[in-house]
Amino acid sequence: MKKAALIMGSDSDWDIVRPAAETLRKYGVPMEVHIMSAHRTPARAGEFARTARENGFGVLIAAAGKAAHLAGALAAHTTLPVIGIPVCSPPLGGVDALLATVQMPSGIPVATVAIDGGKNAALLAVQMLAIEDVSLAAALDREREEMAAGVEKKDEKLQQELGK
Ligand code: RP5
Repeated sequence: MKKAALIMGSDSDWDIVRPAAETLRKYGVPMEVHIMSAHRTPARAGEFARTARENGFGVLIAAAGKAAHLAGALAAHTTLPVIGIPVCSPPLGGVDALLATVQMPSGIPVATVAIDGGKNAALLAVQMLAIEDVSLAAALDREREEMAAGVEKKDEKLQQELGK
C-alpha cells in the first residue's frame, strides 16, 4: 500500500493532526508524520513534495494555521493529491487558514477539509488509497455501516425518551 504523509506547519498543530494520525493508523495505512513549514523551512517542504512519489507516498495531508500556505506549497511540487487542513488559531479563528488553503489558483488543486478537520482529512486520504485497494474499501464500508447503526440507535433512544 502507498504511504500517507502527514505534514504540519508547527508542533502547535499536533492536537489537530493527532486525530488524522489515529484514523490512518486505525485503517492500517503506513504513514510518516513531519513538521515542515512553507515559510520557516520552505526548501525542505518543497524537496519532500518533489520526491514524495518516488519515496512511496500516494497522498499528502498538510495542516497549517494563519497564512496557511503549506498545502499549496506542497501541491506546487507534486501531482500526488494534497489534502489541506486549515487550523484554527487566534485572532481570526481559522478563517484565515481556510481561505489561504482553499483559494488555490487554477491548475494547482488542494482538497480542503473543514477548519480543524483532521479526521475527515485522513478519511479522504483513505478513500483515495482505497481506489486501488479492495480491503481498504471494505473497511470503509464497514465503518459507514457502523456509523449508520449508531445514528439509528440514538434515534431509538430519543424516541423512548419522548415516550413514543
Ligand atoms: C503556522 O502558524 C503553523 O501551522 C501554526 O498553525 C501557526 C502558528 O505556529 P507557531 O507559531 O505555533 O509555531 O505556520
